Amino acid sequence: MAIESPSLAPAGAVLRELFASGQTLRIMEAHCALSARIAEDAMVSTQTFDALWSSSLCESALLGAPDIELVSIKERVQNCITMQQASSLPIIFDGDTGGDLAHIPYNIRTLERGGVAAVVLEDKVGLKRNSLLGVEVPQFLADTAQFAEKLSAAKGAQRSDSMMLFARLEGLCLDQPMDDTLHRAGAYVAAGADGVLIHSRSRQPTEILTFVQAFRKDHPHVPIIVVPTTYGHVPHQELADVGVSGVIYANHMLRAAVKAMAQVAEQILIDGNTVGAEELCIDSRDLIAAFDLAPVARAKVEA
Ligand code: SPV
Ligand code: MG
Repeated sequence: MAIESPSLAPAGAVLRELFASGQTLRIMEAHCALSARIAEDAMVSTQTFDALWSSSLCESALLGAPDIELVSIKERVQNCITMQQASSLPIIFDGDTGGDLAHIPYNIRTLERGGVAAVVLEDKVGLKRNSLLGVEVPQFLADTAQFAEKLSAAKGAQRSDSMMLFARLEGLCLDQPMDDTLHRAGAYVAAGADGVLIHSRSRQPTEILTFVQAFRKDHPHVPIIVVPTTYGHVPHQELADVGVSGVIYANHMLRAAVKAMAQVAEQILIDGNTVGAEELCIDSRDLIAAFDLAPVARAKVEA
């Protein structure tokens, strides 16, 4: 099989173009080369995924760590580089808080060198806990001006204009008022964010739809990303109609893998052989074929 020669479009430029198309992007979590390839290959009619999400929750879990920024950005970028060997989809990187203000320039340049298309930084301070834990654990919002300063520092540290920066708003997850969240969103965009990610842990989309409608009035073209893990029943088209630019399926590939692995391990113990387990597995030959003799064929963006 011939190896395609990779073109040199920077991943950030590819992603910007996708957002500019006006489509509501479908963004799938991937945590390794194989999962990135599976996400890219998924197709129903002509519908495919547009980008990948490098999730801090999933990458922490993979390494047996809690989701508290324990796994370094340097370590996670290595994983992104590996994913780019298997998939041409642009990667949106969950950068958590981005670290201290003083760490920002180093972290941003590491992400740029790793070929990441976009980084998302969230407006929390202190020990970062997963957003879905909300107010069940101590979590603290950053001061608006201080987080805006972090975003400006991040934009200022970029070597090129291509990588996108998203400001992630955590206020709704921490039961803060909608007005404050909207005010923050405006301040973060003014500070240089290329887009916003509005998160929610509500089981209903009401607060997300309210935010998107209100933010869209003043910012008709700024990309808005949502993460409907808890309100996953809402149809893609409903989110698109209100003005959402991208939908992240934040952890489903890893959660599916964990369930399947647990099932197959248990089946082997039940049966005392692998006959039942085989039914739960792909054929060994399909695994061999997945990457056989086509190591970098997919790369279409600069790595
Ligand atoms: C992640 O996938 O790591 C996220 C999304 O940050 S959430 O887990 O919903 O906070
Ligand atoms: Mg995360």
